[in-house]
Amino acid sequence: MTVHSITTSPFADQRPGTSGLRKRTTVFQQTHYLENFVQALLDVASLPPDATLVVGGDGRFHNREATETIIRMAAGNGITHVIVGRAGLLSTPAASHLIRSGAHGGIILSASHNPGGPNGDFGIKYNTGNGGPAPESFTNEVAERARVIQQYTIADLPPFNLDDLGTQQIGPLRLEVVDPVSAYAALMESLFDFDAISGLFASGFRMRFDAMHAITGPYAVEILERRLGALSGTVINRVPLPDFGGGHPDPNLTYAHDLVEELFGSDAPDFGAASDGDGDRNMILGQRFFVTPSDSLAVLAANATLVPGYARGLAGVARSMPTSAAVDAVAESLGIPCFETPTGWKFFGNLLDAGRITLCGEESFGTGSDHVREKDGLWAVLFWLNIVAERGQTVEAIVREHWARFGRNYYTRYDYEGVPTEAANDVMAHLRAQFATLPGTVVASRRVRSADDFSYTDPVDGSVSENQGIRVLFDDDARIVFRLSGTGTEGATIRLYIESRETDATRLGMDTSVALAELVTTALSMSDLVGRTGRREPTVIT
Ligand code: G16
Repeated sequence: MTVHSITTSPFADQRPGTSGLRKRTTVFQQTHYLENFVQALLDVASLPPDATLVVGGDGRFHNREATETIIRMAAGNGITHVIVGRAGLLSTPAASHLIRSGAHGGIILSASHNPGGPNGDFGIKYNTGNGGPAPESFTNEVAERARVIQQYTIADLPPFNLDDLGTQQIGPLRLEVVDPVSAYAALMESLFDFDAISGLFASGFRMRFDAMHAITGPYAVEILERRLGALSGTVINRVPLPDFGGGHPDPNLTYAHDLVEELFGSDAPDFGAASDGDGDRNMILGQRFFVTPSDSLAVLAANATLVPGYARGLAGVARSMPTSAAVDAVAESLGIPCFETPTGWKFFGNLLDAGRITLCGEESFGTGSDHVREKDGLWAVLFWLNIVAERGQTVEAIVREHWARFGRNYYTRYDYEGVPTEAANDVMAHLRAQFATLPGTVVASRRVRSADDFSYTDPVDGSVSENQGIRVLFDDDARIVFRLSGTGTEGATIRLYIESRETDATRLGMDTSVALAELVTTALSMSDLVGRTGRREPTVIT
């Protein structure tokens, strides 16, 4: 094995965002671009010589080439054991599980829910030995390293085979190609009551799972159809494609349209679900009924003890700041702590590692637990199926009962994608300029309690993350939140999150857009968003 030191020069844009580095595929295809970033990751990770590294991705265009390059760089950097999913494929939660099963870290290739293909997006991130996304201190160091990088190290390896399971010894490198699904499927079997869920399917319960031509197809076919006996064909768009079939693999009401049409149609199945590009997001639907991700987290928390893996109860729960406070009400009633973190799964890691929380989730269709250190799409689906099997009720009935017991948090999110960065910053500056004057004023028939930039002090390591979104909080617990996305690749994306809390039993069944109309109008006028961006309508409403 010959090792080469290649001279390079830095790229100015290699600062990881909410979840790793995400850019246009063409950006990643530039000479040295991927290599520079991988070298920066490996330098900061500074793994011991006997380290095991997991490598895999969501199968999008450029996945295989990037996987091969990373394997050569790992060998060049003295790593002696690489575990890779067959064909370079691993869903994000499956990668997290493999890392936790004895590796020192892992490199995951994905731009998650962003479209793929030669004209789409590509991404890369590093997960530490706990299986979770590297913390901000790590990603900041990577950005600093990438900013000054002058060379990277890569080994010349003979051709290696990523398509057959087994171990290949290539000089000092032990390359282990593993089945991407089996360890993950076994983990799911250890958490959920597969007999109860199989019984549900055997009784005629009908489900549709939309894999959106992304990574979860093989996982969902194995678990839902083969192991749990769901009807063949339950999983649609099941073959992973490098460009996701031209679709946008984001499981929401806009992009999972095949599924939504069927679940809101006349012959709708009992249950619908979808996952995203890399398998960590989920959307849950009942018959003609949409469960908001914030409500989904709250329902899982309230029903957790029905599920074998969580029968012992929950240590605590956490949600990201923009996520609705629905789970807070459950935590209060259970007498367990509820943490509010910034957006980004990496902020849950310390709380999970310290055993302070068991479940966590985000409004952005992410839900997870201490079983891995990533959010987990199929896990959430199985959790719901287990609850449905135990309670013998429809999804809609479960959620309506939940609202009656805990109150309802009406919730919506407006996304304005591809806004010029200057205009987006201007909107945020305009809101900040009102921090001093807003408190005490009455808008949308509500009194503003406070207006600020959300700042988080990690209760485990004391690290502080500032400027994590602008919050306008009202006396009646309604909220308006603005933040700029950290996962987009074109200009800026403004996210506007609106929430109001209702406990009056006669007002729990309203249409969300009606319940929140006044707050939306207030948010738009307070921010002067239309005037400052020229955008009359959001790109997506969830
Ligand atoms: C990532 C993060 C999530 C975050 C989401 C949206 O998810 O892991 O924690 O909520 O991005 O982030 P933003 O609002 O900054 O775009 P994923 O599924 O894209 O990896």
